[in-house]
Amino acid sequence: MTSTVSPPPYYENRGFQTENFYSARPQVGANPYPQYFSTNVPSVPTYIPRVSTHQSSSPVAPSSSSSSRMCSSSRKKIIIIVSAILLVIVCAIAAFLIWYFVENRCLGSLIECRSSGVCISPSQWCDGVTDCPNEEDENRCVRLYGPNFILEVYSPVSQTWYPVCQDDWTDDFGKIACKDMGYSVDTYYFSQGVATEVTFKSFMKLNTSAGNTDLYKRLQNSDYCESGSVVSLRCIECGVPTISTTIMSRIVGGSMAMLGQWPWQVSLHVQGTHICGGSIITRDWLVTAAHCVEGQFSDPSVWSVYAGILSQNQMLSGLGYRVQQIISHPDYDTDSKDNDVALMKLETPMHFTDTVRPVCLPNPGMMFEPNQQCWISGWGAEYQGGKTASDLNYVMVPLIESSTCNSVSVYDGMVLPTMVCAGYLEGGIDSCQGDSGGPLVTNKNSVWWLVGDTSWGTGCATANRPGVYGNMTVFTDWIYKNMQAYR
Ligand code: 4AZ
Repeated sequence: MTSTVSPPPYYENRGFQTENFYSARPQVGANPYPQYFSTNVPSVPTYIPRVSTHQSSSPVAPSSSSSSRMCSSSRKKIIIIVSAILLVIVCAIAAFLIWYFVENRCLGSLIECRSSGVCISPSQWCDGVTDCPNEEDENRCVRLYGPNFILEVYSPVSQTWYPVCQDDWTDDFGKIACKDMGYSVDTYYFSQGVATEVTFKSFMKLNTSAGNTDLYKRLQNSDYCESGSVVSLRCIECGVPTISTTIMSRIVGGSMAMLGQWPWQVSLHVQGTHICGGSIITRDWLVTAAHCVEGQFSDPSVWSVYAGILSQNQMLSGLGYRVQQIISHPDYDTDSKDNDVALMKLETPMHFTDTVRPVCLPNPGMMFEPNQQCWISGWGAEYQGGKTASDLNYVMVPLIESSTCNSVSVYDGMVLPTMVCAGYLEGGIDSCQGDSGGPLVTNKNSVWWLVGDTSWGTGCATANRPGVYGNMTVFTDWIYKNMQAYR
C-alpha cells in the first residue's frame, strides 16, 4: 500500500529536557545509536569527566546533557532487550502451534489415523469397518472381556476378538493396551495370567522374533499358548470400597451410608445446590445421566463435584472439583430417556483416597442375573416430593427382568434396551428425585460394577413403578471411545 501523506516532522523524544539541551538533528546516514565500544576510527570524546583529586566537597554530578544521553541509551537498551524477549516468546508460540498441528491434526472429538493423518469420529474406531487408509482404526482394537477382565484383541482379518496368550507378556504391554483403551498410565494396576477357558481355541500371541515393533504388529493369531494362561488386565484399581456393605436395609426406604462404603459416589452441585449424583470411573471422568446436563446445565462451568463427603452440609461451595467438559450421549432422547448417560471430564484429576475411588465399568460379555442384588446410593428425596437428603443413603434393589418391567401392568413397553429396571413391584423402596445420574452397582467376583445410572420412574417407591436405570453395559464402548478421543 502506498501513502500520499507527507512524512511527519522529525522529533527526537528525549523526555523532558531543559531548553538548551536540544542538539542538532543528526545528519542522514549518521549512526543514531550510542557507541558503546571503540571502532577502528579514532574518536574524540565530546565529554571527558574530570574528577578533582583535591576536592573536599561531594563529587560534582555529571552535566544534564551527559545524564540524558546515558538515560536515552539505557532506554534503547531496554527496548532491545524487551524486543528480544518478545521475539523469543513469539517464536516459542509459533513452534508450539506448529507442533500442535503436526502432532494433533484432528481437532475436537476426532481421532487421528496415525500414518495418514486422516481424522475419523470415535464411533468409527473399532466398529468392524475400515475407515483409516492403513486399517489402524480396526487393527489396534483392545477390550477387556467378562468379569475376569480378559484382554482381547480384534483381528480385522477374521473379524473376531481373541484373548491374548500370557507367554512373554509384560506390564509394559499392559500399559500400552490400557492407554489404547483411554486410560492414563498413572492408574495402571496389574496384568496376570489366568487359566484359559475351554472355549478359548485360538489366541493372539506375542511374536518374540518380531523385534522391537508395535505391540499390535507383534501379536499374531495362534492356536497354541504354551503357558495355558491368558492375560487378565486391570487398567485401574476399581470397585473396591474400604468399608464392606452389610446387607441392611432412606433414598426411599434406605439406610445412611458410611464413609468409604460407596467411594465412587459424587454429588453434582450447581450454585451450591445438589442437583444429581454421579459415579467416578477414572481420575478424570465421571458418569452421570444425560437428563442431568440438559439445556443450561450442559455448561461445564456451572458444576461443582464433591467426592468423599457424606453430608451435604459439608459440601461448601468453592471446594469441589470443576468440570472441564460434558459429553451427552449423542442418541439421548429427552422424551423416552433412551441413552440417558453423560460423561463429565474434570478440570483437575481427582485425588484418590480411602473414601474417593472409582467403580468398575462393566466389561462386554458380563451377564447380570434377573433378581441379582444391586445397590443404589444418593442424596435424593426420601419420599416422593421430598427435598434433597442431607446425608448419603443407600438401599439394595434387585434387578427386574426387562420382560416383566415392560409388561402392561408395569411400564408397558417403555423400557428400552438401553435401560434396566431394579426395585420392588410391591413398592416401598426406590430411588427418587435427586438420585438421578447416581450409581446402581453390584458385587461380582469381589469387585463392584456400575450396572446402571439412575434415570427415571413414575413417582418414587410406588407399586408396579420400579426405578429405571441406564444400562451401563450398553454404554461401556461409547464411554471408552470418548475417553480415548478426549484424552
Ligand atoms: C428423578 O427425578 C427420579 N423412582 C429418579 C428416580 C426415580 C424417579 C425420579 C425412580 O431424579
